[in-house]
Amino acid sequence: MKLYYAPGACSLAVHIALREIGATFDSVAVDLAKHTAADGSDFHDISPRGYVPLLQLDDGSRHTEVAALLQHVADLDPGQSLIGALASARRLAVIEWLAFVSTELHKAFSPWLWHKETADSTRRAVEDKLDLRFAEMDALRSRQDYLAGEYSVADAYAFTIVNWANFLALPLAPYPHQQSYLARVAERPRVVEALRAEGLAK
Ligand SMILES: N[C@@H](CCC(=O)N[C@@H](CS)C(=O)NCC(=O)O)C(=O)O
Repeated sequence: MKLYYAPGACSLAVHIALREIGATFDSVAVDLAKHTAADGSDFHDISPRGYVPLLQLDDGSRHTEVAALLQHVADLDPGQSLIGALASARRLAVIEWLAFVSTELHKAFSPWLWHKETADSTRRAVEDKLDLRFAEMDALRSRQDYLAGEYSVADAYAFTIVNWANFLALPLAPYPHQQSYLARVAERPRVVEALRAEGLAK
């Protein structure tokens, strides 16, 4: 497998999951400002929307969308411990949280909060929505360590996206459980490896 990623982007979630299951994979860094891959090729020729993550399987097929890639990677692990067995309540909970992170968090931050040209009124509306979602997650985390009970691919995704608040100077102080959650996930050995490989930690 080959993962196309950009340091700290949403592709980090897939990178973490690949390491968590002990997969063998190559990684190719993409410069999102220039839309070029590390070998200089035009990333638009590789990815239909020019987005990371893109996962190329060993049969050469190329796939995108964080939530879909995370489900696939978790299923590659025979124990399916990061997602749960088919038709189980755990699997439903993990997929539920993947959809939540994708639609309620990821697509609020990106594009709105990443783009400097976003109007103040739009920015405020997005931040208000995130405030509600962060408060909901904070309340949940006061009762349990991870989103779907045990650690899952939904946590790799939520960690990646919630952590963007730190890059964007969005205060996390009102959500103490979110903060301790980020710290807890950041301590996982495979997460440390992924952060180091992307140049995000020493
Ligand atoms: N719907 C896609 C969105 C992926 C996405 O937003 N990727 C961002 C990085 S986090 C990107 O590659 N942006 C490049 C661009 O906008 O040109 C998914 O969930 O995987």
